[in-house]
Amino acid sequence: MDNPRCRLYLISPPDFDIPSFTDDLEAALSGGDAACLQLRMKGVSDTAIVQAAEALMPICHAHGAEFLINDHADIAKRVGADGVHLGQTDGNVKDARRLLGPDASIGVTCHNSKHLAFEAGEAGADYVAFGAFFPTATKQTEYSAGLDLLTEWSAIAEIPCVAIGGITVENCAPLIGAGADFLAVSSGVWDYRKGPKQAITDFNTVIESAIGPNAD
Ligand code: 3NM
Repeated sequence: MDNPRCRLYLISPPDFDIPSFTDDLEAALSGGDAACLQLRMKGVSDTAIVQAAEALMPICHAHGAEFLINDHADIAKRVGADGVHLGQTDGNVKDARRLLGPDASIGVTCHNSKHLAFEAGEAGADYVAFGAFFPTATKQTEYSAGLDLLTEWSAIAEIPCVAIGGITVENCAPLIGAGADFLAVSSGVWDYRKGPKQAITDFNTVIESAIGPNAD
């Protein structure tokens, strides 16, 4: 994923029905820049994930956003997704790389640990994800990460970092200032009081004012 500046990284809501989420995603992506959507569906069948992927991936691609699958490199391969996001227990980067090839975007959850992030980088990850930065109802989180981790990581590592967990239009500016390359957001977009389209617009406004206009 290109990141000439800090960019939004969308995560699907924990539960959705495909027709209404298709509309929300179309609206959201028409509101401004997003680097990708990660399809994150827990406790459902592979078939349900494939069905959702087949509906949502074309919308992402029509808007120039990558489409990533959470956890399942095999499903990413099967549907032709752009990559996979792996938790610490969801298989390893090297196997995913072998399966998906050199151009795939492969990211790894690293909680609040530079050590895990270096390991992911050495294994060939394209990005590392740190969190949770703020309280969230989307996932039960055991770890909390602070701004200093983003600052330290940006100073010492070349692999982009994704900040995750409870990020909203209102609280995201310090993360951008501290060096987050991507802001991964679920409820801050899908539950935004002015709707998903305005959420993307407003996130991009905050990003632009924090770092300056998009140069591309
Ligand atoms: N991972 P929201 S927090 C998927 O800390 C996920 O690793 C997290 O959703 C972590 O933007 C989280 O609604 C939930 O908080 C992200």
